[in-house]
Amino acid sequence: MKSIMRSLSAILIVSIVLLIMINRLNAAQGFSGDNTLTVYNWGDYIDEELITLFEEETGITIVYETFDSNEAMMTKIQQGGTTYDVAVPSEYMVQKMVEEDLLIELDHSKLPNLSNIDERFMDLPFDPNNQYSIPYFWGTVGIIFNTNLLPEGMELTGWHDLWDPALENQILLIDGAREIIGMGLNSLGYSLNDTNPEHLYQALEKLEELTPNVRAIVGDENKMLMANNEATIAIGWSGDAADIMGENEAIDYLVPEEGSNLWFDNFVIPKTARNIDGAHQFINFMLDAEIAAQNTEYVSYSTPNKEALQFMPEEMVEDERFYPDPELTDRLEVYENLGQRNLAFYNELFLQFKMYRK
Ligand code: SPD
Repeated sequence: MKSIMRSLSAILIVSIVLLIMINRLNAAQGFSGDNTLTVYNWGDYIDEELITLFEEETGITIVYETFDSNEAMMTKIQQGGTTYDVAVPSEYMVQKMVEEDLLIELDHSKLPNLSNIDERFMDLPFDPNNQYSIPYFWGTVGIIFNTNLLPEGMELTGWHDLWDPALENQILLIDGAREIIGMGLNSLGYSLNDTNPEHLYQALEKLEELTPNVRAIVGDENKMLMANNEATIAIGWSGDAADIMGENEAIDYLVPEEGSNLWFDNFVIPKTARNIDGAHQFINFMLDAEIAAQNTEYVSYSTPNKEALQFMPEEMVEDERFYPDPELTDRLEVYENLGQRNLAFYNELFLQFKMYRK
């Protein structure tokens, strides 16, 4: 009898361990079950307390995975074998995903909190009527700088200042092909959506000339490096600047006078989603004014949720560097979906630039 009991306990333990392993494996590969929801978001882009709150309120378990570029996110979804229920591409990638038939049409009747979004961020050209995407955060690309470390007498106004030899080994670049090739293009007076190969090669050459000033090409580590006074300048997203400012008072941010990028990150539901209802619930939860305010305070990026603003600190909402008025944003460019070949060309040139540095 004892040995039967022992065998039964052993079988039970092995089964439990197997179940846990299968569950973990599924979670790691982005497989959603009935009561799970797999969310695929940029790194450092949510207050994780809200994930727990959503789980408690709905009984749905969230499997949360992160990416660090639109291209990485797209490749993973295209390759298949995952079942992300919610993803967060930027505008040009939304367009590309729609074109490649990777997204489901959203059911706005399940998103009553959508009315909290400022009209100004709705119905944008990359997704008319918000058929496939819902605004999450927005911002600009610009120059994050440390006022204590800037070379004496230097007045930063635009991209052209970055080539100053006084900035040798002092600049961090965000690891994004569109952002950095775009900076090369903008500094030559070309559009961020330029696809003329001659202009693109000129931009590459211009970037190669910047090499002596480039300390590193980095992702989210830019925030830690700038907060710790380890570089004078970082080229990156406005929200990162706002975040670093919370850690280091010497940090400031400007949008270059030659022009720059205005971007929008958005919730979408990929076609392979298993929990479409849960995905709508999650998006609607994140659109709630108080939830969006808490998330925005935590993440530091600019929210398109106009009802959230009343729950946020005044100094945050009134900071024109992060909530610039339309006069500034109107002169910025939004990335367009340039098509497979041109996007591949941008990526190839960016890779060449990275190799040149080595
Ligand atoms: N750490 C979160 C970064 C999210 C930035 N998204 C900006 C994309 C601009 N194309």
